[in-house]
Amino acid sequence: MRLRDRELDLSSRTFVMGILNVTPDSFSDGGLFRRPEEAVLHGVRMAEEGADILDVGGESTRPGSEPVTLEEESRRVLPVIEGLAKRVKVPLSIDTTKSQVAERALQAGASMVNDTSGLTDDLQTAYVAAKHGAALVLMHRKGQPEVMQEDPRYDDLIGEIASFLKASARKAKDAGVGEDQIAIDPGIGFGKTLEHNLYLLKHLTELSVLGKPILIGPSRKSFIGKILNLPVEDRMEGTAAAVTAAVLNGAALVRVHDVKEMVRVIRVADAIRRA
Ligand code: HH2
Repeated sequence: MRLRDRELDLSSRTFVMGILNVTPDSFSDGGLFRRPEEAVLHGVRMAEEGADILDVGGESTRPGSEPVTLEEESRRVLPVIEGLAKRVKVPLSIDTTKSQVAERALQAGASMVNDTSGLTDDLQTAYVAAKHGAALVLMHRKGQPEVMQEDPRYDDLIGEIASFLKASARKAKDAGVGEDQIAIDPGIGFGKTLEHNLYLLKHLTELSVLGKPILIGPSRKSFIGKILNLPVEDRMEGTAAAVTAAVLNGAALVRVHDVKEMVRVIRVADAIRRA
């Protein structure tokens, strides 16, 4: 995968994506960065701690969250992307489901688009990514964020997610996105119960039939809180366990909040996987 001026060999080790939410309402770090400078400093810190990519998001996708307008989302993310592009060498990703936000972010210095709708909200995103030679993460989500956690059901969890992601990757390819610029993500917590999330982590290798690098984002999510009965600020160890399982089962990229700690967890898990 080519990002910024770098070639990332996603088969060589597991890569770390640091989360930078510039939103007032994200479930774990919402409202932390009131000014763009604070968010930029947090991004710089994550890069120093070993993040390979920084994922900047301006719209919370948490269950029940309200959509934000194009202008509001742009106003949140663009100064942060511009600031980071000057300050860090690591590639920047824009977490958005809107093609116009993706377009502006890529112009401002991002080189990856992380689309949690897997091109269902806005197909134009694929054309924007193709035009910029950007990488594209396609995530599976069942239903809109407002309602996705209302009794999600599957007849064949892995099969349905695999065919959704296969169709999304096909759309991306048809729009001109390079085959090796596409990553897939089963979307932990996006229209999934606790059991679905655990099954996905356990059976992640089954998605490798799609021939794309797999990204996974279990960080501090509610399935960990449900198992441990702990609030979001106490989910680091649970996140480490989920991240370890994901790495052993073939994740190429892991999206996390606690970069310093998870870089260590991932390096050890990766060493075991490759032993
Ligand atoms: N999870 C979240 C957001 N974006 N992108 C990918 N590819 N995979 C994920 O699992 C994923 C994602 C939700 O987590 P977070 O960003 O911490 O919270 P919020 O959506 O409330 O901002």
